[in-house]
Amino acid sequence: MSERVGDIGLIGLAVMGQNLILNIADHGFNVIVYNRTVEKVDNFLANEAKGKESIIGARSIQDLAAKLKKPRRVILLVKAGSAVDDFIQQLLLHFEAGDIIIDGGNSEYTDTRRRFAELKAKGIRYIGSGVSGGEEGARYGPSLMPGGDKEAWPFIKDIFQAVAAKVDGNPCCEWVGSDGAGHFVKMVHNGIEYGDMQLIGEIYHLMVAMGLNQDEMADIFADWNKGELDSFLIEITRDILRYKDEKSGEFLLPKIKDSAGQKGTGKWTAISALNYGVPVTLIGEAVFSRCLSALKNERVEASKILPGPENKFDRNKTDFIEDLKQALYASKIVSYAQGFMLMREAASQYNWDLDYGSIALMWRGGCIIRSVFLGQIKLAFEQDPKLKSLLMAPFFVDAIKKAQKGWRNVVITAVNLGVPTPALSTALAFYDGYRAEKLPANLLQAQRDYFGAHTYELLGEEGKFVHTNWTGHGGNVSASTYTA
Ligand code: 2AM
Repeated sequence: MSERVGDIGLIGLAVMGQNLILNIADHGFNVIVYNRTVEKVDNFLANEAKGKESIIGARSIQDLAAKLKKPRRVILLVKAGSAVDDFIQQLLLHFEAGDIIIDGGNSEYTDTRRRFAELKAKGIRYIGSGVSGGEEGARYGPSLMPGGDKEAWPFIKDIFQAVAAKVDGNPCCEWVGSDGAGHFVKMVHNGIEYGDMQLIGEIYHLMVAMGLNQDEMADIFADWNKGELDSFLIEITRDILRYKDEKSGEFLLPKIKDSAGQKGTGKWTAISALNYGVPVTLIGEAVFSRCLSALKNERVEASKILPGPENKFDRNKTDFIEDLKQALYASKIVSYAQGFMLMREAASQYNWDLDYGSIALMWRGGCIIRSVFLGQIKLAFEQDPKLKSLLMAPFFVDAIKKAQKGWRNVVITAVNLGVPTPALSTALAFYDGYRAEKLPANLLQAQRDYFGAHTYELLGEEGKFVHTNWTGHGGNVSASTYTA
């Protein structure tokens, strides 16, 4: 076929790929589709894409390249890892300088950085784009976070912003930054998702400890979903709590094994937080909590041996439910503040010019962490693009001021009841640490100098590293200073 009719190509006909193709086609673009297992192309055209003339099959990469308008644009939605590299190699045989390859999979941002650099050298414009929102999002409006070669942005902007979710008419898709920025931001999104889910889980655990039944819990989440906590995750929690098994007519939730799975993006966020030395404690706790939950057999054994406190829940239920709401809200603010701190640090290391307000808008709709709350974050960064921390934005200073009494009550009560609340508690510990003019790190420095001659700075004489001979013996030789 000599006619170049394709506005964009899409490789990878798993569920996300199929849904995104249908979405792109709905917006009036011609999509050329291809898959490693070519029968899936035929199946897709004969079923889901039946009757849609703007969806056109390709039977090889060469065929795909021949059907695309120039500069060619293709989205890869294949398994992260070597499949992406394999397809890039194949595409290189048929693509030419100026063509655009977009990886919409869940690739690690370090891989995206590498691929971007390799393809730049060959004149190919490479984009790594976060795509969030699951199957439903892909079909009707995902959150899209494209980063990489900015020269490619004008060529894909129309398609991306047309298919993306909209909030008040604004697309949840903007240019993020160069090389791996799009996938980095998507990774942080997933980390924050881990944190949000863990927080809701802890609240649910406390509700169980309070003796609430599931209908009562569902009503509370329904109520919370009308205010500042209005979000997709609160909404589905309400629905999950209400859900009854068709066969038995009983609630399904208590029958589900309490052992969490994970695919790795939360872990990557925690690892990069450690690598960059940014205290993203809440996501870290959320990942570890999943790990602890997965030790189901060991926990069952330990539950028979290890004693907890005897205390019973003895607070006013209505008051405590309000405290729970405040604790959830305040902890969420801390978690997002930590996530944005991580992005800020990565941006400074890689020279990404991230627009934090537009990132908040990208997450405002279409994706799993979509919420009204992100609108406030967007406003905070709009008011002050150089904002050091979300915690310092006047709106959030005020929100935490109002929430902190309830938040502290919740953590105290959880400790007294022996209910684990690692995310709620670490958020509070972070808050108290962040607002502390003085922390006990002076003692830590003294200890390091005592046993390792690592030296310390005196207040008022910063930059001058000194060593003390603490014991009167052992000499005055100091270890080289390092900061970690
Ligand atoms: P398949 O249908 O041929 O298995 C999700 O798994 C998508 O990634 C599918 O489209 C799948 O193609 C593709 N995929 C997975 N591993 C791949 C690989 N090593 N090479 C090419 N495509 C792959």
